[in-house]
Amino acid sequence: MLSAQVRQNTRTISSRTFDKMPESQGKRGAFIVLEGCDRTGKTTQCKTLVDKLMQANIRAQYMNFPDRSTQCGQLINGYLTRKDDFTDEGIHLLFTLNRWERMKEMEKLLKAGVNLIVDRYSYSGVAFSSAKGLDMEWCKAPESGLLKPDLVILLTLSMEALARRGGFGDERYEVAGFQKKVIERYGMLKDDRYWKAIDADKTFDDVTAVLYEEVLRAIEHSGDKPLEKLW
Ligand code: NYM
Ligand code: MG
Repeated sequence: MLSAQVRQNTRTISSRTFDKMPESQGKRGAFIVLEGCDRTGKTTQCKTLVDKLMQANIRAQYMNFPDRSTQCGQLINGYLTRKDDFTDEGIHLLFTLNRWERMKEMEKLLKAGVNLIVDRYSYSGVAFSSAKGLDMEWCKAPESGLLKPDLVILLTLSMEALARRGGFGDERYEVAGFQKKVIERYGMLKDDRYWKAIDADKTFDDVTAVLYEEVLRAIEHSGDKPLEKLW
């Protein structure tokens, strides 16, 4: 069962109102990230988890990276859709800056008791850039000091299961050969102290059920812990 402090009145919090929110007298929110290669269903699962939490009167907010709505996010979108080009190093730093842009807001929300369900984070940054050949330690360096998640859930799919899902989009990186390299990089980043790998090759509802259990457990265990920083 969740503790009373975690069950607070739900309201949707727009990113514009976060700076007016008082710091929570109770427990802080949990910072939970979903990671995985493209086509694993992260976005829909994240949104479903937020809906389920809100229905249970647990405050939660969805966030995603890249956040294409910021100025920096528009440059990233131009790159992903092949309208613009950057060096591998340059685009890596833009993805990182896109996270730094939202750090104050995320810290404020977490301290106010809002649980963040985040669709990709620094691990995507390092996995995708290092899969292109950039040095992994170089990729991690500018991420250092960002908030560290309480839980990273890695949604896994075998190459066969990924192929069965068919149809990658047209964006950069959306080809099977590259995704295979990304999966290997996730394997190198995985830290069992706060990562859980979950097989996504099940029905959508079955995956949601497993994820929801993990999310509730993380919320229950993170509320009294200080926020930490990455790497
Ligand atoms: N991606 C995402 C990166 O290369 N670096 C990052 O830091 C992040 C957050 O962007 N193929 C890549 C992974 C995806 C692409 O993400 C777009 P999405 O979740 O499909 O919008
Ligand atoms: Mg995608």
